[in-house]
Amino acid sequence: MDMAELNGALIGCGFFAVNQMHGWKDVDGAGIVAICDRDPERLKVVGNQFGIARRYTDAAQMFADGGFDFVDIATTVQSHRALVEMAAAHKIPAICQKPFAPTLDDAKAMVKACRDAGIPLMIHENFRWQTPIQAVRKALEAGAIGTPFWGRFSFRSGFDVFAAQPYLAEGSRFIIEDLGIHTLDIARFILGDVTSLTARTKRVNPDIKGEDVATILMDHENGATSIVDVSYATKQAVEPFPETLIELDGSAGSLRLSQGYRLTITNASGIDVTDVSPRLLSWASRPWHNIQESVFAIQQHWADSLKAGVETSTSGADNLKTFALVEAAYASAASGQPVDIGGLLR
Ligand code: NAD
Ligand code: 89V
Repeated sequence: MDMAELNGALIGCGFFAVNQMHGWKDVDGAGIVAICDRDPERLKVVGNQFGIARRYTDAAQMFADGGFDFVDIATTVQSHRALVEMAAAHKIPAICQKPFAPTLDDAKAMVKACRDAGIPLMIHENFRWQTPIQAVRKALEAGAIGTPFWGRFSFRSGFDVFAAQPYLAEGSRFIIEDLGIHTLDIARFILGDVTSLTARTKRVNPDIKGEDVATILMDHENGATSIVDVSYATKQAVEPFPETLIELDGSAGSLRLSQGYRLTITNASGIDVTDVSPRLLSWASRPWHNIQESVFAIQQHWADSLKAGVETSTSGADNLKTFALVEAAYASAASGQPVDIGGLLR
């Protein structure tokens, strides 16, 4: 795509979209020219805050009017398939928020619709774009600990996520689908694709419908073993939200990403401790700044990739492999048995 400035349209002006709108203001080479929300109040709030004149309550009308190069779908999961298929029907490149879709079959259909239409699809899976996660990946690529054979990817918090996202308390699925999806994606980003997993879940908070604790044991294609453990029922001395902590053991050393964004690498050269804190962007606020910076980063990656005509890191095809882990974790927790991932992706 040969365009100096990409014009985007955003659908869904809710809680998280405000971060995405801020992110687009910072992105070099792309911006938002039209917005849509079926709730006129949210449309007004976001339209006024970001000075967007073109406003729609109906996505179909916005696509019919056109005048944009890509769409950023920031709605909750129920609408993702219909909106991505609408983008495909209009041959408009699409970004879609996580979770990809209500089911793996829906997600596969969305990938097919975009492939058949010849448009790129990126899932807004931003956690792998966090500064500390990128630092871990760079250390591995530099051979700092040799070949990793074991990992732990951990997110344990007592943060009240339901205050800003009340719908999270209402679904029969909670932590794996909403938060674990990020942690599973980080595990794939760091240790590669997964062949099988076994999961256990619990609901500790009696006021929500879904599970708020999950422990997942995974076999990776490269022979490494990892644990993904997530909890929103863990009260700690210092609340770590929204930090993902990582432990990796390798043939030539070990790596620890610990609370406070501290990266420790131990190998034959000694012990190296680095501060890998995210930047506090001008519009960001603690403790969300880690997530907010990654929103900007993934959106810059989208703009750069769209212009260069290259596949994004979290394309629909890539994110199917993360979403399969979500489905597998629920299936394993229900049956008590390990689940083969290849079987789900066929
Ligand atoms: P929200 O309910 O606050 O906002 C969603 C908005 O979409 C609402 O204003 C709603 O009216 C609108 N909407 C829904 N369907 C629509 C449709 N068909 N057409 C037009 N508008 C429609 O939700 P949220 O908390 O902002 O979450 C949105 C998505 O972002 C979710 O999928 C959530 O998982 C994701 N999220 C991601 C992160 C992250 O770090 N990646 C963080 C928080 C939320
Ligand atoms: O990423 C998310 O979707 C959020 C949060 C990080 C708060 O769990 O719901």
